[in-house]
Amino acid sequence: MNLRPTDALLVIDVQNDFCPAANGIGGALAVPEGDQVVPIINKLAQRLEHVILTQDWHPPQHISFATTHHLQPYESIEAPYGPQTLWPEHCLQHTEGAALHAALEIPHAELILRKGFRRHIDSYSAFLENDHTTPTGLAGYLRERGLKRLFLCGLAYDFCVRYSAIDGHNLGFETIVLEDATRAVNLPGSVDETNAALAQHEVRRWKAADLWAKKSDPSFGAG
Ligand code: VGL
Ligand code: ZN
Repeated sequence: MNLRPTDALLVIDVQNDFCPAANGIGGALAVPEGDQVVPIINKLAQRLEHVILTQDWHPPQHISFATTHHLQPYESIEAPYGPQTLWPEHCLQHTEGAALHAALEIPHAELILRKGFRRHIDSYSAFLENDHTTPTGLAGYLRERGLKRLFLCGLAYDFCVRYSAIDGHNLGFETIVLEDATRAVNLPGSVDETNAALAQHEVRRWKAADLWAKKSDPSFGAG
C-alpha cells in the first residue's frame, strides 16, 4: 500500500463518552468495544503524516438529547431539518466525557475539529451538519492544505463515521473507511444500512492492515 503525502487519517469522535466507562469517566453513549479502536488508531497514526481528529461537542439542552424533549433515548423526533435520533446526554462541552480518549497517542495531529456545538442542529458528519447543508469548514481546510485522500476511523461506524465518509466522498475526496478501526452503536438495522449506504456511494471499506501491507504481500488486495 503506497501512502501519499496528500493522504490524511480522519479520526472520528474517539471520546470518553463513546467508550465504555473507565474509572468512572465517560460511557454516557458507550459504543460496545469503543475503546478497542484506540491502539489500532495509534498504529495507523504513525503511518500518516497528516492526522485530523474530530470531537463531538454539545451544549446543554442540545437538540439531540432525549432529555431536552422529555423523551427516551433512541426515540426519534422530526427536527426542522429532518428526523433526528435522540441520545443520552453525551459529549457536553468541557466535560471529561467530551475529552478525547487519554490513550490516544497522536502528538502530530494537526487539527481537532469540533462539531455539534450549535444547540438547534446536530452534526454527525465532520463535513456538514445534519441539515446536510451547513459546512463545518473541514472540506475547505483539506482543500487548502492539499489533502486529497482520507482514511476514516473511530466512532461510531453507523453514525458519525458513516455520514463523514459519504459527505467526504460527495465533496470530492477519495474516502476509505478502515472498518476494523471503527465500532458501531448498533441500533436495529443501523449497521446494515451503513454497509448499504457506503456501497451505494462507492466508499470502500478496507482493513487497517491494508495500510501496512506491501504490494508484494499475497494477502494484500482487499477492497
Ligand atoms: C455520534 C451519536 C450522537 C457519533 C455522535 O460520534 O457517532 N453518535 N453523537
Ligand atoms: Zn453527539
